[in-house]
Amino acid sequence: MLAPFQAALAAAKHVVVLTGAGVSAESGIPTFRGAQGLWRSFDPMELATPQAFVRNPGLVWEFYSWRREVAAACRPNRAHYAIAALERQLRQQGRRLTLITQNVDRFHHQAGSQAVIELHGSIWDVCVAGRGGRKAGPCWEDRRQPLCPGLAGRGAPDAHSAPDIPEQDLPHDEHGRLLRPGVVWFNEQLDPAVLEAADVATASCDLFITAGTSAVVYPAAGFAHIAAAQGAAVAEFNLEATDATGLCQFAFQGKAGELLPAAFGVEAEVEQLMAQAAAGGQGG
Ligand code: BV8
Repeated sequence: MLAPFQAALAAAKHVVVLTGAGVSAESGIPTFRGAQGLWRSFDPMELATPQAFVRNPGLVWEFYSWRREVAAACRPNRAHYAIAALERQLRQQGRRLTLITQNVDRFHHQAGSQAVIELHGSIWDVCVAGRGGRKAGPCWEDRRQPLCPGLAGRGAPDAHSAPDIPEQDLPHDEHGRLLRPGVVWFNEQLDPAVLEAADVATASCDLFITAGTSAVVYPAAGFAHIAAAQGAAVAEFNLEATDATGLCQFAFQGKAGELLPAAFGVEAEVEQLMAQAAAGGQGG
C-alpha cells in the first residue's frame, strides 16, 4: 500500500492535507471522540456552542482556559513536522501543499507549515462576545495564561458541578466588554473566506490526505467527498477506520506521528526538526 501511495504523491501537483485532533494527540493534546476523548467526559453542547456560553460563560471559559493551559505545555510532534517538511519539499519542486486543519492549537504553524487554513479558529484567540454569545467583531491573539486572575488554577471543569465564576471575574477587554474564545463553535458559521479557500483547494487538488480526524464534523468532513468527486486520489492516516475510509484509495491505520514521516519520505528531516525543538531551537 505504501509504494502506490508514494507513487501518487510523487505525481501530485497540488496536495491537500486535512488534519484533526488525532494529529496533536502524540503531543499530549486530548482528542474529542477517541478513547479518553474530551467530549466523553464533557458534553460538547455544554461547552462549545454560543448558547452554552450565554447559559454559563464561566463553565465555557474554564474549559477553554484548561485546554490553553494543557496546550501551552505541549509541543508539535512528528506528524506536524512531517507535513511541514513535505510542504517545503513540494514547493522546492514547483508543486503545492495546502493544509486545512480543524485543530485550534496552532502547532502546525509552530512546526513550520505556511499554507494553513484554520477552519475552526485558534484557541489562542479571543474576541468580544456579542448578542447570543456570538462573535461581535474580529478576533485577536492573547496568549496570556491565565487570561485573567479569575481563571487562575481552575484545572479541568468538573462536568457535574458547573462553576459559578462571577462574570466580572472572566476575561474582559479594556472597555469592559466580556470576551469569548476566538474559535468556531457548533451551530456557528465558519468564516466565509476560510470556507471558500478550503473549497477552492479541495476542488483543485489531485491528492487529498486526511489525517487524525474522525470525519464526523461538517463542513470539514465533506471535503474528502468533494475531492473524490472531482477525481483526486484520497488517502487516510488514522488510528481507526472512519466514515471517510470507504472513499480512500489508500488507508493507513496507526499513529500519525509514526506513519506520516515514512509515508512522505521525510523521516531524516523530521528527526532533525524534533532534535532542534528538543534543544530549544527553531520550530520548537
Ligand atoms: C456550520 C470548536 C453552518 C473549537 C469544533 C452537516 C451534516 C451534519 C451536521 C452538520 C452539517 N453541517 C453542519 C452541521 C452541524 C455541525 C456538525 O458537524 N455536527 C456534527 C457533530 C454532526 N457543524 C457545525 O455546527 C459547523 N458550523 O456548519 O455552520 C450552520 C450554522 C448554524 C446551524 C447549523 C449549521 C461548525 C463546526 C465546528 C465546531 N467546532 N470545535 C474547539 O473547541 O476545538 S468541532 C471539534 O470537532 C474540534 O474542532 C475538532 O477538531 C472537530 C473534529 O473532531 P476531530 O478533529 O476529528 O477529532 P476527534 O477526536 O473527533 O477524532 C480524532 C481522530 O483521530 C479519531 O478518529 C482517533 O481515532 C484518531 N487518532 C487519535 N490519536 C491518533 C489518531 N489518529 C492518528 N494518530 C494518532 N496518534
